[in-house]
Amino acid sequence: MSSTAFPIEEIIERFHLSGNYKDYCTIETGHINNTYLLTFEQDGVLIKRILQKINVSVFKNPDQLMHNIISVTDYLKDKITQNGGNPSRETLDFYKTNDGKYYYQDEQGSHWRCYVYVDDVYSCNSIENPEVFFNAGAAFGTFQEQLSGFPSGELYETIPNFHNTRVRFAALKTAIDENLAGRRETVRDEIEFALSRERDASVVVELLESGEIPPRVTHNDTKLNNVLFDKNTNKAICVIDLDTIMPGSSLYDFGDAIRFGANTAKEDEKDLSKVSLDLGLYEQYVKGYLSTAGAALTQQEIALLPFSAKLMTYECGMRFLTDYLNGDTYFRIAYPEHNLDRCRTQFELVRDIERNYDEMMRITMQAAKK
Ligand code: ADP
Ligand code: GN1
Ligand code: MG
Repeated sequence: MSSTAFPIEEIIERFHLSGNYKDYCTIETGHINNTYLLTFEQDGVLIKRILQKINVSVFKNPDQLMHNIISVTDYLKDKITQNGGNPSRETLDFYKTNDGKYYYQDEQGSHWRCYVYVDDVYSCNSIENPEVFFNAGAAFGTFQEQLSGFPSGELYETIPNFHNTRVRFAALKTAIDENLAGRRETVRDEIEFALSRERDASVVVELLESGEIPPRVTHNDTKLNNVLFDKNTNKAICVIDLDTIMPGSSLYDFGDAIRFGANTAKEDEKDLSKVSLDLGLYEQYVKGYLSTAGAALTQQEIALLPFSAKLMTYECGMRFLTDYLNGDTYFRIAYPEHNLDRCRTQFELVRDIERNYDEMMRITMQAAKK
């Protein structure tokens, strides 16, 4: 058994779990929560489960957070069952604690949740087979379509103004003024890049405010490693990381998926010459997404898909830059310049999207005709 820096036995005793705990390993992919893969054994069979420490400095109200997730996954389970699917494979399935809650607060004040590990799947940080990206688009489109009837008034805003790019722009300006980590002078070029695109920050916010594009229940964090692919079929079978499901725009979900998955480089690539938008992958994702979500989208939403890729990349770059200026208090980092490297890749990708904008529009309109 591994020795742990946290009281694992104490935690798992509080959940209704079958089998004997054997061991755990850490999953490092996310930037926000701490995720562990636990193994149990029952009658000679190994059972895997995910244990996750909720980052409560990001998600300040765990009751509201879990209320959202359980309401949505209950709703999805019904839809999946109606479609003849397997609900504990196709959406997240949480264990209750012995006192009927969906998280346990330990004596150190940490908040833990535990859920079913989906077996025989993989998640990835980059695409090797373009068809896999088509499948990711189809899965996020299905996810949005399945939630189209969900009563959005039941959802709390787990992070207020999460994709309000205008508010993100204002937060960057505050960080520039406050210069908390004393790094401002070293990031003059990045600051100038962000400030010069202020007009973009308001576009989607204004269209939502004026009612020109519809609010929808959206995932809001659609990066590639937030979907699980079946090892045998390569189909995207389960959308995970449901912490930010809130009322939003289809454009947030589409744009964020492109930002991460259609980048030819890693999110934190230092060599910016490797960063570009892969138009072939863009096309795959648009086709996959429209194949499932297309019928529900308005013409204006479709026409804004290329812009959404630029917007979400710009927004994410601003968020990394803000965190760098603030002294790295939000995203988990592995080294001191990590957020700056992430910011630079995002802004480089924005530049490439701007260069390829007309072609992205052509691809989108072509895909929408079919
Ligand atoms: P974070 O909020 O920190 O991004 P995630 O909920 O996305 O954390 O989980 C991190 C990683 O753990 C995922 O990218 C995926 O590889 C793996 N993972 C999470 N939940 C499951 C699950 N139910 N089954 C299999 N793998 C999972
Ligand atoms: C975070 O949790 P994770 O790693 O899937 C962040 C997203 C960012 C992303 C950038 C709650 O996502 O908004 O786009 O990092 N999640 C939150 O990689 O802030
Ligand atoms: Mg994640």
